[in-house]
Amino acid sequence: MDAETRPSADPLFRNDVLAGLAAPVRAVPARWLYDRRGSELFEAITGLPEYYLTRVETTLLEDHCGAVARIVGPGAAVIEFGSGASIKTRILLRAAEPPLYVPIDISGEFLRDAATALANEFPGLAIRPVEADFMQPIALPPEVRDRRRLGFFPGSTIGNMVASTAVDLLRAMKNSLGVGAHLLIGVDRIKDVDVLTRAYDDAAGVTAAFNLNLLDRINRELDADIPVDAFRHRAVWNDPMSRIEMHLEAMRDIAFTVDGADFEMKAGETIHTENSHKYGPRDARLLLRASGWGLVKEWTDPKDRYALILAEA
Ligand code: AVJ
Repeated sequence: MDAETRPSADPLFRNDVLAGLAAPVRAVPARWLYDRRGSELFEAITGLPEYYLTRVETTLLEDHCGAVARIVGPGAAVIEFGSGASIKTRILLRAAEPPLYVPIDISGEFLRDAATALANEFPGLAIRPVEADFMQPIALPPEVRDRRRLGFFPGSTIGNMVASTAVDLLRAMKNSLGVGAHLLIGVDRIKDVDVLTRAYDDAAGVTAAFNLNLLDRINRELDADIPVDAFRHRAVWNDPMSRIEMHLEAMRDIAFTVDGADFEMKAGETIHTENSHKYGPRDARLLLRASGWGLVKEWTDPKDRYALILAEA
């Protein structure tokens, strides 16, 4: 693309890509997978037969949001971290009937579309979107202050983070929500490796497209000429780290430039693009406790694939 027609690149994106490709172990932070196209592809992933996470979590929410609402009590504000488009929010909003909903998301565009749609469906609900990266300290709107607060962090998004970052985030959530607040969080469990691997390498190739879109995005937004067709999607279980890793693997020796910087990759070398940590029954509770949260209740599906945890600050 010509420099004149290229949308002005996010300097944070450029820095992360240039530093990540130059590092001894090539890696680009997973957050850059979620441009508009990436977010659409992720929505498609959530409907795949192999991607059990969304279905199982949705059923758990349908079954237990009523209990959550009773425990939290009436009049609570619901604060969602990384809200996206989500039907999960609707399940919680229908069960808890909160007076106030605060969706937090980095994509302002997505946030406004979602807020408009929700406002039509829930006429009595006040919606105060906050456009922010929830990894940073967040100033909640003043209306939240005199209310009970229920944080909502579904989708096993916490799994994107290594343990130390997850604890930092959970502690930051506790600080912004305040003493006495509740947090409803979804976490994916350790299970059969084939089931896990298939969830991240589906037969229809949607996850592959989602991963490869990162290279298209780099070519689109930065001045880059990465040969996307020389890469393939890989999803691998890293057992010692208890996580699925997504990589983009070079299928032949290649050379390319990004923003004037030259890069080379040998056949078989990869760019690490995402981690999805999986938790044993005690692991998620340990993370919560290490961040100052106390366990209130935990629900799992009959096959123990996924857990919904309610914690209190
Ligand atoms: C949105 C981070 C929860 O790790 O399962 C799905 C992202 N990546 N398939 C996950 C994802 C590939 C997803 N999270």
